[in-house]
Amino acid sequence: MRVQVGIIGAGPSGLLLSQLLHLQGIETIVLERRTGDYVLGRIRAGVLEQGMVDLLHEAKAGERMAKEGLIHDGFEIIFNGKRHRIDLKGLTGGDVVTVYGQTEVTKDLMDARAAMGGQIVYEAENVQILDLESDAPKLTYQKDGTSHEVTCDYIVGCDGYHGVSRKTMPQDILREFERVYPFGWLGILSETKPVSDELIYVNDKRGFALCSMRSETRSRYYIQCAFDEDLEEWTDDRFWDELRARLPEETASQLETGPSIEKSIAPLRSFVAEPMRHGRLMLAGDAAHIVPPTGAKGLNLAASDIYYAANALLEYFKEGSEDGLNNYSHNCLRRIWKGERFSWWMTTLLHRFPDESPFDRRIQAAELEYLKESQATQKALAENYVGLPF
Ligand code: RFL
Ligand code: PHB
Repeated sequence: MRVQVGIIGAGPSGLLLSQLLHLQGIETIVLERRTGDYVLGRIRAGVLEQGMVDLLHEAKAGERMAKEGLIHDGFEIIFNGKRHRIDLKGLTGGDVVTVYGQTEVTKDLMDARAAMGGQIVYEAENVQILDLESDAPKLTYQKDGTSHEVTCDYIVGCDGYHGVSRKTMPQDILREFERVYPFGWLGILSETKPVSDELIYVNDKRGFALCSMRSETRSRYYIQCAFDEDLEEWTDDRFWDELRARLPEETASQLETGPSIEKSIAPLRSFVAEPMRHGRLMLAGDAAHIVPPTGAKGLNLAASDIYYAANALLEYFKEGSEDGLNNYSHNCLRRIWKGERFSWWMTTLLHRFPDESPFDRRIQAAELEYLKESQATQKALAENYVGLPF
């Protein structure tokens, strides 16, 4: 079999790229090692920048998001037990974010792919990339005990942090940059009314907390936990008690609790692999970079990679120009490093570090005070949170 673009991974990156290319008449195949239901069962991001929203509309997968997504023109930060609002819209001159779950984005993309007859192979085992330095790289995989081979013009690795594509890059040209944080996030999803209309990020002496949502009746909450925390030890009641303890009294008293419908722990890490292209293999999304979730940037950075990848591939197939492909890594990384910086900054601003010194605490407190008092600092936060231009 032969296709123009072979894509590994049916997460948001892979599905979005496949959809954008297909709409321009470029053939793709997506190989995913899990089932579709498994992919949809992962509860992850919730905040979409306008650039990502626009891209989903361009991919003809934005209709339900436009109806059900919640427009947020601000969020709150709590420190020293007091609530402070960041007026995203006012500070940026009109920009907002959309709260719409990654699960829903993925489902809409899967439906859009199915409606166009897009080729997605689920449960593709042992995907391998061959001949990536040649003009005709290949993808091989097994499905139901049969081996398959797909010859491609280009291969895009959208297979997440644990995927095969980054590992296939020649190790002598790949540079990796990493910071692992000494804590994780314990997250819960519940069929309860959100405690507030806007997201609340909390810096508390017991640790960070985040009050988020998926709809007007479904909440998503996170608390900072130890990086090696045992999920089994966290009953719903224990979670709600700990969350309440990190909120000021007036907010805690309004918290509606109920049984969790999902509960999981995520480690926090910053990671970038450079370059993002070698030969005929390109990396996109979590395959190339990870941010701690505090800045809500992971999915949005994946979307900007896909924007650059789709345009570069279009230019190549329609005009025979390799300029976009040659600049792909550079263009992506310029935006990624700014997202990395912002996510690192939000993480250090809001978490309690187990090894922090009294000096570190005072610096963090001063930074929060300065944010409260300075419009310029709030503006810098707001313009990053709503998303830097592509
Ligand atoms: P994904 O979603 O990991 O998808 C990769 C897909 O590749 C498949 N795969 C393979 N397929 C074939 N062969 C192989 N060898 C394969 N290896 C892997 C996997 O099964 C999977 O289906 O990567 P993608 O598409 O690049 O998307 C990235 C986003 O998922 C990620 O950046 C965000 O979820 C990060 N993130 C957030 N981002 C935001 O922009 N806003 C947020 O509010 C936000 N909140 C979050 C987050 C991530 C979190 N966790 C759990 C890490 C909150 C959390 C808690
Ligand atoms: C979420 O709703 O899952 C969410 C929101 C904001 C973040 C991270 C996660 O910064």
